[in-house]
Amino acid sequence: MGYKVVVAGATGNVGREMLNILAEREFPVDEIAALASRKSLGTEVSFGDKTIKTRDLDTFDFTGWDIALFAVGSEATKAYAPKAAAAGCVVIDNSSLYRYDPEIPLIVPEVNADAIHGYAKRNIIANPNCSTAQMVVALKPLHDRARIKRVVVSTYQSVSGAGKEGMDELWEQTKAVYNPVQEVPPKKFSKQIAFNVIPHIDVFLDSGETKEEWKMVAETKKILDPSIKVTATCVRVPVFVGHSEAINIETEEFLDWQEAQDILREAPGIMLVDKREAGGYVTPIECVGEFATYVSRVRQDSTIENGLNLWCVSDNLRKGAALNAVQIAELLGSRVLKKG
Ligand code: 2RA
Repeated sequence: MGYKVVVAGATGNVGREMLNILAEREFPVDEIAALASRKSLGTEVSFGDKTIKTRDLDTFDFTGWDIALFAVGSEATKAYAPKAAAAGCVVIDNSSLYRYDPEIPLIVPEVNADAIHGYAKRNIIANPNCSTAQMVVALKPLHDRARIKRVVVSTYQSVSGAGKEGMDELWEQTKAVYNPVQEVPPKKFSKQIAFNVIPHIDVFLDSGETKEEWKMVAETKKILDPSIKVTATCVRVPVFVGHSEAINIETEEFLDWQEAQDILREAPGIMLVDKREAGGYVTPIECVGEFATYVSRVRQDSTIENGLNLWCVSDNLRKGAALNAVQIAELLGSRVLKKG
């Protein structure tokens, strides 16, 4: 006995990965529905070795469906997620709409799986921002051992975080650099992204930080520990898929870098690749299509009493979005919506 599963936003980067990962992890699906907006209606998408035609999100009846993975952005989520939830279908939403709502659990299964029991209040569960998800997976085992006081993180975020348009812009601008007659002005990003980096993701807030940076602070506090001080600088880089992060942490208790390596090596969801030699670390190109959150460059920060530096890389479409959402569905199935 399996589940009737809906993927809303099935033609986008994340929606397609949700379908891929449901199949790859052999999630027990009795029936699958791939939903899209009117403009993408009828588009065929892959689900394992099958091809399924997308159906209309606007008119879809969620009654009798068990779980709906939403990857449609905040506006469409606002319009359709409550309808799905009211029909008894548990919504796992990848947009930022519900992440900061105290009534709605924000979950990274390796970090706060127990929060799953809070889903029933609104029948909605929020998926974190991609840059937050990989970071809290890396922080959790170190926090459990030595209690993290403060995090300073700089991110190097791929253009796929900005959707297919972001990837297309990088591709077209890169080609244009070698073909000067073809000018490709910035559209999705504020400045040229090809051969450049942009310290601006999402909108600017009055504080001077960007909303992406604010999200990392707010979500780390909600998922891991509200007492942790976090400051972030989020940067867009000319990489197609895979977010990287340089993370500096200060802990209550001293944690030797080699003990930190031992802890990370055993921690759920983490692959430690850390040799102090050329190539002894992970780069974004190597994380694409993988499930793991990779950690490298673990070393003491001797400028403070209890400091560590580390390098964290993960596929932003997978652990940063689709994989985490499917893992929440697996958690629902194992802890709450038991079947069969
Ligand atoms: C980005 N984290 O990378 C944001 C949304 N996916 O653009």
